[in-house]
Amino acid sequence: MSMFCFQCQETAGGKGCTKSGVCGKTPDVAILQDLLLYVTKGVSYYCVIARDHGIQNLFAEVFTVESLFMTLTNVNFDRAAILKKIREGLRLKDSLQIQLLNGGVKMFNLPDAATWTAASDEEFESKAAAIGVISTQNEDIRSLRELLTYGLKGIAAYYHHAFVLGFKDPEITRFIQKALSATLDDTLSADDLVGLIMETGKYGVTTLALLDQANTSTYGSPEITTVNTGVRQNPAILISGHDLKDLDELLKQTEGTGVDVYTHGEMLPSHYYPEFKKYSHFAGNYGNAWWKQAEEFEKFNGPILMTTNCLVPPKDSYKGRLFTTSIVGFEGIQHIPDRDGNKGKDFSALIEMAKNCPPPTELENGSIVGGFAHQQVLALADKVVEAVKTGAIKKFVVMAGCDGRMKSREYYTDFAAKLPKDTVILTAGCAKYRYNKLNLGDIGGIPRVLDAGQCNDSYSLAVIALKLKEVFGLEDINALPIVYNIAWYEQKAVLVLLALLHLGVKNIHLGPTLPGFLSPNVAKILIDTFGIGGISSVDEDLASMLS
Ligand code: SF4
Ligand code: SF3
Repeated sequence: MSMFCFQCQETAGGKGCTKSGVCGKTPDVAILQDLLLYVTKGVSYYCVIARDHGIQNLFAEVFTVESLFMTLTNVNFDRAAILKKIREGLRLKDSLQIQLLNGGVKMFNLPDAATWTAASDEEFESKAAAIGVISTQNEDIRSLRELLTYGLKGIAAYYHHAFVLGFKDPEITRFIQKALSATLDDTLSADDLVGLIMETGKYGVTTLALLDQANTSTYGSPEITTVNTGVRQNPAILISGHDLKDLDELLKQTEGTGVDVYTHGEMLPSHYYPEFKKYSHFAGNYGNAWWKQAEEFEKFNGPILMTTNCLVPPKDSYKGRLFTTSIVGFEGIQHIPDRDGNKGKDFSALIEMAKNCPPPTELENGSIVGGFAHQQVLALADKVVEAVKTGAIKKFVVMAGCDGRMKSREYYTDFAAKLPKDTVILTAGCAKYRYNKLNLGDIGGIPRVLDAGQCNDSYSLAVIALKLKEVFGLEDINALPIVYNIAWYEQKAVLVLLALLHLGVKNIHLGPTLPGFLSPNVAKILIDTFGIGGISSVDEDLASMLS
């Protein structure tokens, strides 16, 4: 069985995973994810026609968002869950077709993704092998279609977070389905696809803004917070991923049980929200970024809940203590079912397990400071503007994005450590773990690492940049003393990049390697139009970026 996937930064040889995923995705799961995407494109195709005739199908919209999110890197490795979703998609296609025919809508020249169906699961694999990424022959069209699809996966992931908090925008799902179904259209030119990719950036900003509104109106605006990285002597549950509602319900259900709750990886910034600070058993952050989970989950000793990416195939030593929920899945791992109406999720299995587990083994004993989302930074605006005017701050360096396993990412630790003392790092996402424990000091009380939060909060960095542009009366966002040295790994980061391009940001450095899914011609478009560049050595980059 052969697979082909090149959607993340760690793709084999920088070109594509063909035998199995560096992430641990097996070939059978990889090709079924391709098929799920294909079925989702078919569903989207019908939804576009349906909308043109005033018909809206909310189930199909939720299905589209969930399916895209399931195929994001490090989210779902569970063959059974993906098969179930494919079957759901096939049923949706049938019902949409009937709905349209009953409405008198005539449809001609339907693409195979819309009409294909299967009588049994056995037919899935042969179909899956024929419709993957490589089935688009022209390498530039393939590259553009995939760049578009990965941007849409990013939108879907962020929209999902907002959606679970009750924040919806039908325009976002309309665009996702329109753009997805455009990837089936062989008449579209490279320019048409570039246009859709740019529009993806625009919807990326809309989605990130909606998520910011969802998070801050539900849990308050992040505040400057010192988060403990040591451990207490109580049994505990570790929660990772990005889903704040899961954390909310877990904190409520663990209150008064004697079980503490710690965050891991991208859940660290939840400590910055006022709503979660009221829980005395919300004990701190344990460990580092996602890729260190195998050794850190082992030492945690208690149950672990993965709410979203990034999941690493678990070791036997903690498999029995690992739980997934929502769109996350792994074969043989216990899964907490979704909410039933207004009833919250039931985390009692984790709580009961925790009571019989020893407390976490201490990894370190210090603290991390964060909570510099846009409201907090704008509250300090006078101080920041003054520091720029007096020259105390010479440059802001956006070092947001993802962390990953590759040794070459040590570059980011060295780069942060070698930055001159009159520079301030703006960050969001798990990239920060490469330097957030370095103790880089402050400039007149402004910390030199300003952590806005999760990758979800990259929006804050854009708001801060736009505010500074306004305060300094500049015409162009690129005239600000801000440089961008962004680390990427998965498709949420692809979307953040497209969102920044939409806002007019130029000369972004992207590392540790440029995406393998960019064909030489598509890479050239990005370099020529937006000045996107890679990274070289720390010293060379420091010299060029700070000049
Ligand atoms: Fe390879 Fe990344 Fe795809 Fe996993 S997600 S199979 S590591 S390219
Ligand atoms: Fe990290 Fe997966 Fe990208 Fe949310 S958790 S930023 S890699």
